[in-house]
Amino acid sequence: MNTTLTPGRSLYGPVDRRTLFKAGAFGAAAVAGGIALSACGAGAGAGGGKTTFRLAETHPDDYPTTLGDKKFAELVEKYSDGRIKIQVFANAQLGEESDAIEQVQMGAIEMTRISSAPMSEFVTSMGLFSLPYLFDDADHLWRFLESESGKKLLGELDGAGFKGLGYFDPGARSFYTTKKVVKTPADIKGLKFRIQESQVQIDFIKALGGSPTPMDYGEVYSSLQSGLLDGAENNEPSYYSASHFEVAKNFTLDQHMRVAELLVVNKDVWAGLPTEDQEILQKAADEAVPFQREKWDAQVTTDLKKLRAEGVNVTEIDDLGPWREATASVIEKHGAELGDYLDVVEELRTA
Ligand code: GTR
Repeated sequence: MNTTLTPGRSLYGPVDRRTLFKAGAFGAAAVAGGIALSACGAGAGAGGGKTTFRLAETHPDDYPTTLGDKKFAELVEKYSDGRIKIQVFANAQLGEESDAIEQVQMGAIEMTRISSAPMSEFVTSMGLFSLPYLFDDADHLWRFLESESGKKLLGELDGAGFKGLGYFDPGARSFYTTKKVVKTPADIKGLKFRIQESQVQIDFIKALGGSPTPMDYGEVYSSLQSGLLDGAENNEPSYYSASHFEVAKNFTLDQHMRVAELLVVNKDVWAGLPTEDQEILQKAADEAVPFQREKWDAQVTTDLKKLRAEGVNVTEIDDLGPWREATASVIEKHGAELGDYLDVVEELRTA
């Protein structure tokens, strides 16, 4: 597989399985678009009729990001006195993330909660969150997300046809493997790892001597099971809820990335809303964030316990030094395209 990405282009070349998938999905997208049009036609906006927006979410109903989406929807409905309804479609019902982003960009779906990794294909600076071992912990990440720089970065989504409403907590991603137990950077050598669709993540795995395989989230379980992959990486709630632990029992807690989650709406849909409704959406999103963070923290603790109880072999990493050293080239390579963001992350390293 060609593992070089051009921003805004597909990883898989001109005629690929995603293009084919999209051809198949087009009917569904068109039908969904039709629903949106008729909702708007019924008289959207303050004082008008009711509007229904769809929000695409890849995770199950009870997953912390989905709970955040639903809190957002509940608050929008409340603050608009029932005028604006947001239907949350969980479990990737509206497509895998790479397709959901494109559909929101085209306006076929109005909203999505999406990882910043695939978004970096559209807005290069979002690759910041895929840089390895960059944030010390969740507090460090949140100091950045809540800074002027974090807000500016969210604003960059504008240039790609999205309005960013806010960030959700992504936790930290760690490796898991089917056979080999990973304890040192050298253990990654020669292993085939599924990664998100991100050039930075491709370079990360390459720096460790592994073979990076970008793939949709929904295909990871069967690919681990069939031996197509030697491993993947994710946070505890994803590793647990997608049952990847059943087929990859070795979990190495190196916490290599904190890939911010994004709540986004199509830019034209946003621009078409009266100011009053824009304020309602923004207020609801702002209030859904602390709710999601609380749910997140609780879930990570619960899931780690459940994973251990399921017999997962957890390897703790005491010293990240060798991991940082082995992957420093990734930060060097991508630092240049990240402007001042990297400097601000450094400034915020100590509270
Ligand atoms: C999860 C993230 C999802 C998806 C998934 C993946 O942590 O919440 O949005 O990006 O990872 O690895 O594809």
